[in-house]
Amino acid sequence: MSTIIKRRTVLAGMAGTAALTTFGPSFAQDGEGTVHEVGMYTRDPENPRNLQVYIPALLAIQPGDTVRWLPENPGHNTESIPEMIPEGAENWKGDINREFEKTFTIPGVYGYKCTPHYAAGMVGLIIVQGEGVTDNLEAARSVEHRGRLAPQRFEEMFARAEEEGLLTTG
Ligand SMILES: [Cu+2]
Repeated sequence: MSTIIKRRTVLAGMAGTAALTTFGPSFAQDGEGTVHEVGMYTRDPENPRNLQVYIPALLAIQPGDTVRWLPENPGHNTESIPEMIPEGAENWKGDINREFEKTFTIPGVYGYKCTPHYAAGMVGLIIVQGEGVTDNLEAARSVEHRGRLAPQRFEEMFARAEEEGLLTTG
């Protein structure tokens, strides 16, 4: 009984940050890494007050895994933030309204944005676990962002990544 209440409380407290779940649809590929799907939404279907969001916005994966961004609502894309990717990693930029996928091999944290909705706070964070996962953490976390929501959402995601122990070598 108390367990159920406690869990409800936790979920209620998280309602405002539902998009920050680290779990999303994922499936294994034969002989390759796992594919993780991230939806690009104008409005969070489970929390209509949550606008311009990636779901899940915070994702922890393994080297060799692929992230596939899906255009669930029109007008969005995914674009890496150059100061927020590890040394040696390549930037990416998907087209608006198009599915986009990228395989990650270098451990570290990767911050990205929706090109037209960056200032509106449409940002996401991918943690590729493994040796050197925290090498660019300080640099990525200290980047200054436009608008009010982007810095807030990034800070929430970095905090959750720490709390949930996602910044590990795997
Ligand atoms: Cu967008």
